[in-house]
Amino acid sequence: MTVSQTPETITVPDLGDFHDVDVIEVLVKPGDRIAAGASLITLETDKATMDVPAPQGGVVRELRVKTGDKVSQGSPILTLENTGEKSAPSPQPVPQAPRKETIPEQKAPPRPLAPLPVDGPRLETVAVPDLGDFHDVDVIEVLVKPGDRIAAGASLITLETDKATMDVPAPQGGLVRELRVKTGDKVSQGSPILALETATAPAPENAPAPGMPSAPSTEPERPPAHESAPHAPNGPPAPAAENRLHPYAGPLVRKLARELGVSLDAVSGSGVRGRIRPEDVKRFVRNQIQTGRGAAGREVPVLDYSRFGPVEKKPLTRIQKIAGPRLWASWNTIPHVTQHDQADITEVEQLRIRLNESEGRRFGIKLTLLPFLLKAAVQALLEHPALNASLDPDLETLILKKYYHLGFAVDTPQGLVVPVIREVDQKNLWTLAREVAELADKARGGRLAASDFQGGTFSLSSLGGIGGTAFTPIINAPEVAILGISRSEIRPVWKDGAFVPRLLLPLSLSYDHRVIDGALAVHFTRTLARAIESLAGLLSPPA
Ligand code: CAO
Repeated sequence: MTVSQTPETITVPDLGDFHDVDVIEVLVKPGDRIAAGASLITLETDKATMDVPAPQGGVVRELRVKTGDKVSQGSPILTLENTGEKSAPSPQPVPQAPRKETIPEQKAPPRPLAPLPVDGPRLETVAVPDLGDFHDVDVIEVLVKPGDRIAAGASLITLETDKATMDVPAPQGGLVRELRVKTGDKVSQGSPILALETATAPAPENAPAPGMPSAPSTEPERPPAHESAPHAPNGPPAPAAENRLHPYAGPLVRKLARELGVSLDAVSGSGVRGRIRPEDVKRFVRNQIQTGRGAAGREVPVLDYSRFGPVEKKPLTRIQKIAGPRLWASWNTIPHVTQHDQADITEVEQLRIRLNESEGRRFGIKLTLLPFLLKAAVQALLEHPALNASLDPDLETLILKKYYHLGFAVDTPQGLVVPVIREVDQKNLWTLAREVAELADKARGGRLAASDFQGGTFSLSSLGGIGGTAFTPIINAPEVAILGISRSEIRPVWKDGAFVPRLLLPLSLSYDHRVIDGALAVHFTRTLARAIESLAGLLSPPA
């Protein structure tokens, strides 16, 4: 049941030494139902970024602040109607017991316990600072490891209560010597976190506490290129995973996402309980750039597979790294449909064997099925020019090509490549057989030139030499169709009132459904099948 109350004004809490702080993001809007601990606004000083959490749950009635404003302690943020609901109808329940304040008191972390001699490096125990009312808090993530060189303010561990998540920052920079805590531990004020070797004097008294801005430091506030633990530095507690209404991320990650124009809704978090880390945002952007995808895509979950058994990491080959994003882009941007068909190649195969025995020996060339398919494809393309085309980037015009440069997929130890044979319409079977062999040889030896890949109008992918009955090839964009060929098989075919054994070749045509409809696709495969069947008649030596 909903109980309406007078809206309460939520104000900026004590910000310590900071006044007139920039509001860089307003994270809620009127009508939003928020849980206690949900981030309301993000503030930024020249030293740190922090989210101001909601002290209690409710419905946002009116915003009293906007991006670009400057605020200090007591500045109104918004009015919140406490609906008194026991559980909100939103995906994350509003906590039943409203909290008054989620930012722990700003207190300096405990001083070092075991300093080494003054002149040499010091070994100090960094401990959990004052956590306010919180005791026996879960460590949900340890963000550094022995050997890491960290800067003052770098996040060391992430703690989570049932109300909030907070990072504990390093009081000063140094080298992590030993961890004294692990994920799953419970800690309270004073619990040791790690042994830190510092070259300088102990941290100043105003070193940051969790949830508060960093104190000025001689070292950069964040480790700029700290690969092993690039996590959010000190920020106010983020909402607990169960309670959050926004992506589970800290202020630094929100800032990064904002700068890069990334919607955190689309990013999978690799942190504990799906918490989004800076690397997740960067990986997301990298994928978007490589694949040319829009921002709508969602990522697959990131897992630590070694949790389930032994693993080995094998880098992708250079070709795979280049081809992967192109395949992904094609698959994600082109609505693919695959039309399956079959061609009767009984006579063509007999002819191929005969030609190989006679002319093949003379020319020193082996005639495989592929040159026949290239010739038949050109005939079908001549009859159905929409398949020898590309869609203009304006998505309103089809560019029909009056040349027939056909690509064919070659399986190489380094990965898949698609060299192009030019002017297939003007070449005979033997020339095509020679060019296929030469290009496949160059491809397998890694000797293809850039020009060997360019200008293709339609592609073939023949897996028939290996096997298979059908597959769905991915269009070699910006082409609009690709023909997949599987292994031919002798099958009984009903002909003139009886079953006769015929050699049937499976064809799989994937096409861009924006340009080619299903009827055209099957017209094309029928034309192609008839073309290859008629080749035998055309090429048979006169009896
Ligand atoms: N059905 C039955 N046998 C077939 C066949 C088919 N569809 N296609 C080829 N064969 C036979 C050939 O006749 C040859 O047999 P013989 O040695 O007895 O004469 C044998 O298989 C090997 O042929 P091949 O595959 O080497 O020659 P090809 O000209 O047909 O193909 C090439 C050349 C480069 C296309 C091929 O070697 C290749 O790399 N194919 C893989 C392409 C690929 O990976 N595609 C997947 C891309 S994912 O979309």
